[in-house]
Amino acid sequence: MHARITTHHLRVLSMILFFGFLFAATACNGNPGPNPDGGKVVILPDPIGPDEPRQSGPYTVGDRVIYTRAEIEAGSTVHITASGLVDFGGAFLGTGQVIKDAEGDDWQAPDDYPAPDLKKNSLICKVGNLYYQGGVDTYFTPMETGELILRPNDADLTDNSRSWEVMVEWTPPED
Ligand SMILES: [Ca+2]
Repeated sequence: MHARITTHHLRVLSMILFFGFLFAATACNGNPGPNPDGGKVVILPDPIGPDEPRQSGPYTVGDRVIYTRAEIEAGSTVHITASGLVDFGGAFLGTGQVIKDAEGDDWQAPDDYPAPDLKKNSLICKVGNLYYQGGVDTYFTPMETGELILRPNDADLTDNSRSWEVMVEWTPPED
């Protein structure tokens, strides 16, 4: 029996040849072919996965409460880094000047301070209803979800000058 060669057969044959040629060209040449549009090949970064670290900042913390707008999930690992110095005011005729980095003092704050159980004149970080100790290079894990709020552990912010520059990085908890 003699098979008739139809237009359909020719189309299929030409497609096989075309893709065969493409395959051979790709296989022989290890490099990817040039972009037919002549443009650059742009490799897009991977989107941030659910467990990748997030970053926010820098925030200038000194004479006011800073609402970071960073919503942090309970159980996240939060990494705080801070540079710079805050002058806590209250100096009189050049004496009694208190200038501290974000570590603050080595002792607890008085009872009328925002976080009496954390270090006096240090960076403190609030998430939900609780304060956590910040510092030059510190970590904490919030027990509640909420916006991160930064401030110095100081009863009177209005007489402060200078500032800490604070960066925040956090990793959400693994599900
Ligand atoms: Ca002060």
